[in-house]
Amino acid sequence: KEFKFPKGFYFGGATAAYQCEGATKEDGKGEVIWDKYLREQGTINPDPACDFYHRYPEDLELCKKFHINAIRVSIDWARIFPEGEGRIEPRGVEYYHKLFKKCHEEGVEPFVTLHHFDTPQALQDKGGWLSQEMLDAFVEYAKFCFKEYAGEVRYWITINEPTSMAGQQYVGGTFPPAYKDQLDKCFKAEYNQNLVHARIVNAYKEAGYTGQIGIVHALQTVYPATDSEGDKHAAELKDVLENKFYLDGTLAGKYSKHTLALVKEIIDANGQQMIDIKPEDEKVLLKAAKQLDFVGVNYYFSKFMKEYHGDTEIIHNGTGEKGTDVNRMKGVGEEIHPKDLPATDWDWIIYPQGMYDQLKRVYDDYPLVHSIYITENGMGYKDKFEGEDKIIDDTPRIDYLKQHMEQVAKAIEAGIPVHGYFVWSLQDMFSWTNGYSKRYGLFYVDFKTQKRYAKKSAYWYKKLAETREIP
Ligand code: BGP
Repeated sequence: KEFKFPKGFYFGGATAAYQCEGATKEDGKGEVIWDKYLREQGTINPDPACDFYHRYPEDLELCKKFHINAIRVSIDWARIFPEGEGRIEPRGVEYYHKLFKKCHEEGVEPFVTLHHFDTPQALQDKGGWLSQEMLDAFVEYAKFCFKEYAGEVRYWITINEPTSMAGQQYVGGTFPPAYKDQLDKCFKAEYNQNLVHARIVNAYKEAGYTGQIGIVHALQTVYPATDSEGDKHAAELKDVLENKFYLDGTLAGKYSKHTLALVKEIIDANGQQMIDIKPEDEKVLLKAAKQLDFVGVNYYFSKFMKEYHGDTEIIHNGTGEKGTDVNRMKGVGEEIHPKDLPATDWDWIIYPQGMYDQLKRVYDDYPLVHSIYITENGMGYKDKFEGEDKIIDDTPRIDYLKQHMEQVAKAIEAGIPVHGYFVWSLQDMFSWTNGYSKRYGLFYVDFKTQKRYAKKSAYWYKKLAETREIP
């Protein structure tokens, strides 16, 4: 018998404010870390992205037409608090009211993220995730949003992919402020993100709101390249760095002894200072983990690890030139690419089974978890526009989505409570470290005219959402 997704399952599309809104200087918006960083780099421009700031009505109408019944959007903190704290910009506040209103008019449920990589520059200047002032300001901004948009937003997400941020800000150097090899700062930032997330969850629950609140993690499934003890240990270290420190902190509300021993091993190997774990902070974490309504899983790829003891060397493939990615980390291990597995042009290994394995792990290892959404999954591809009258053929993306949807179906059949799925991305938009050539959308955007065109994958997704069966 054909598998059918449950009634009420969300078939969504995902976006993020800074990647789609454009209008980075409009209506009194304050500066965020990316504005300064990209200006200094001078290579890629976040304006006008796909001009969602002005074209959201059109995009939401497209959602309705294609049976997409949910959308992930994020609030750009600096539209509301241009300096991150203090003064409020009413035009920013009003914009999100209009956006949520339109979502509901079109029958598209908004899942709203408070922080999607776009820290206000004023708070970064005070130390970003490493500063208490930033953390306190984040709680205040969150409380403001809960109150202001109560009744309009039923699903809140505190932070999108803290792991991508901490890792790329302090180790890989591809996210502003672009530090390298600072494992101690990376873990300190992670520690602070887990803690501030917990404070926000607790504040939401204390105020008695009736909606749901969760967090979104980028989870990459990590496997040893061979059965050797060295490779197995490298996989364990990588898993702690990328996944487990966050999962323990947010889903168990406690860091296991084993997790902390691995964290210390990584930091020690880099000759840096182990972070402080405070018992009073763990009380806050546990309280939040018990009240967390859902966890969002972003899954794109898996990693295969080999033992490595040399110095760190990280080369980021931001061009789409296949085979240029290098990742060897001191105290962790080396990523390898098994020959039999396909990858995207940006060297992301395509391994759908990793989606199922990760969902099972989250559900089995973290018993407080009772609801999961796939909050991002999709394929970066160099889509080609071949004329107004031709449908853009993105068959490789359809294959990717289909294979991953099959794993979601398998997870649901195994009793794992997955309640929705969001394609990254709804429409083509700006990619943080890749610019505009790495397209993910169901809808093609001609960035010059800002016209939208449904790709073949959009029609495929429509059929899936309509029938609740995988076409
Ligand atoms: C996730 C982010 C998104 C998005 C996506 C694709 O990490 O939450 O914001 O960008 O990945 O990544 P990229 O644009 O680097 O290919």
